[in-house]
Amino acid sequence: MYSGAAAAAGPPRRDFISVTLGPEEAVGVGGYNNSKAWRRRSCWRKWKQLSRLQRSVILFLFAFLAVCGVISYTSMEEAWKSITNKSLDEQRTEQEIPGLKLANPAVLPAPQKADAIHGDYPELSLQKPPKPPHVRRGPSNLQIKAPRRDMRLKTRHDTIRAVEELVEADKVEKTEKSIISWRGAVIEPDQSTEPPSSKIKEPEKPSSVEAEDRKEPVPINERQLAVIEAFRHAWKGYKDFAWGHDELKPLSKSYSEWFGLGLTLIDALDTMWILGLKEEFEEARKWVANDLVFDKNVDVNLFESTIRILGGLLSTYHLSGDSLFLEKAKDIGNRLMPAFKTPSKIPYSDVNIGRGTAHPPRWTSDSTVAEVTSIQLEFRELSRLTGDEKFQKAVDEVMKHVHTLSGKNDGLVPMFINTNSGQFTHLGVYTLGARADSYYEYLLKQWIQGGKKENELLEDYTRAIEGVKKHLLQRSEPKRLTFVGELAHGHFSAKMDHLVCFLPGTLALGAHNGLAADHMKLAEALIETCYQMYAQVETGLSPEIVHFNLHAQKGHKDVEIKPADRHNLLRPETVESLFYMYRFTGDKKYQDWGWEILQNFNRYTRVPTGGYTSINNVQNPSNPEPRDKMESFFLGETLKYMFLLFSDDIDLINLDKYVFNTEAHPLPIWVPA
Ligand code: DMJ
Repeated sequence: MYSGAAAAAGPPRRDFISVTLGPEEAVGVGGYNNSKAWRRRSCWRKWKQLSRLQRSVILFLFAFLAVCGVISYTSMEEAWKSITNKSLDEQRTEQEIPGLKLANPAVLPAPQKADAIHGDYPELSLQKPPKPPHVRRGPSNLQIKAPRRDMRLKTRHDTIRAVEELVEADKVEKTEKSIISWRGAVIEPDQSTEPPSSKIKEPEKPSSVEAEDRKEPVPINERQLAVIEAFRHAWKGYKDFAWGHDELKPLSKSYSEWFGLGLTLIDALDTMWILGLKEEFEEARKWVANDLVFDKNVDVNLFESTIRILGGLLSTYHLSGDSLFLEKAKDIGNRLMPAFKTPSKIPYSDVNIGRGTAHPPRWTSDSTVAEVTSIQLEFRELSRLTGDEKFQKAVDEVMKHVHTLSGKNDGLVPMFINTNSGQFTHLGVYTLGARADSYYEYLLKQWIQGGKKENELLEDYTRAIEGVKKHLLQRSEPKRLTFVGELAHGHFSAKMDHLVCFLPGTLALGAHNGLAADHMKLAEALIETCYQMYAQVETGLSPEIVHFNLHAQKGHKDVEIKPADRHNLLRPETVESLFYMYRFTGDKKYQDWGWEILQNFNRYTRVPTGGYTSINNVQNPSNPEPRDKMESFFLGETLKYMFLLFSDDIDLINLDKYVFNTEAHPLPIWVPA
């Protein structure tokens, strides 16, 4: 366009004005006459010879130069003044305190001493001085908050204390002291975050909060207090009978071991932080520091230890800023890496974290699809924090590979994948429940974590939701509840796991992040169904699996329960989705539904001597048949989501800044919205 066309169009247009002097006016021509009158006349003649346009341009230039001159004079005068004042100040200070120079003359407030902020957290990272926003970099941490933010915590602690009537003078004094150091109130990352870099770097420490981030405290309410009370009751059982072990057996007042890694304690760390339970947190931290050892000859499940242990440690690191948790996260992360040494790079299900060996289950060389595709948020974050790419590379490869695989049905995936061939196995069965559930959840959440740039993840997610709509959605009778069933070799089954109740929350999160509005509509319909899975049952607690009635029958509800499915493991999924729905809609009915569920947990699963228990029969209120086990996710997820559901503080884990892993451990979004 430029060269050919412009040349053909004739001489170029001039965008400048030339001032040409005639030969007689040239210096030296016509003799040298330097008289004032001659010079004035000659200049005037030249001026008159100029065109009007030329004269205006020259006048404009003069005017412009004059304005510039005035402006620069004023600012230089200011600078001179301040230099003069500064040196006067310095002189004055030196006179008052000989030898002392003002390092930071009264422009910024003097930085607080780290000790004063940390109080009894001596090992927490030191506060960095505030940086201008454009240079803020590095991992996102819960910041050391300025006094106003601590006020919010103070409100929470004061209320808790009031309720418990713990007002002895020395205790109050102690509490006040610890309030300053405790930072479990408003939780939002203040630093911008970046995707992992290829360079190994030192993890950065928390920096201070910007003034504009400070907000008025939101006091905790009665329902949140009830959650705190429930947590404390559960924790009491764990502490008394299972301290440092994986799970509490509240009836037999003992414990069970799965990996032997203090699973409940680690899963509950960030919940304690969020609930503001300082003393409990501190005690647990001590156990992590002194007793948590990963150098053990023990087989752990890659998925479970990633979402609970690695995820729990990473989120606790972010919330507390305490590098102990990052060190432990690195340790377990490294020990899990042998799982990826398979012919297909699809990881094995089990790893011996002491020996550094990995293997599939004894009976198969398959892994579960949900398990190999729901470890990404954690490993990616570990790469970002450590600067070591290997973690992210390993899990990204899995996602890329699964993206290309055949055997999907409109984006729906089978439940198994072979670690040798890398192909899906047991084709033809599709569910949003066990073995596939969090594949869908992590597609969306990785996309959000990475700043909504990884299009393949989004494509796979939106295609899968279309697949759900096409193949798995049905309506029950008599209430016309929308539910997600299963497809087995072309046959629809009206079976829905409680696990599927993560879906309304995930759909709502997607809609909040700009995905189709009909995702939100579907979320609203599905959360109603999940609530009915509780409300239509005798104890008001959902069974593990329900079957929906597709045809109206007199005296039958929508929900049918088979004897083998009527247990309740204190699972979080419905409460999790209620939390998202309340955050995004503000509709109080979601809080009320959650409140009903909490009361029913208290009624049927609470063990008087401490702890809560899974039950075998949600249909028998007079004997729900306690199972004698409190799963770690009750503290890691269920009670945490309850607490957040009842909160009206959107900054208490702001969903534009954090993304929850599938075990409810919040991890920072790399590029917050
Ligand atoms: C948790 O470990 C996680 O939420 C996982 O994604 C599903 N199972 C339990 C809770 O039900």
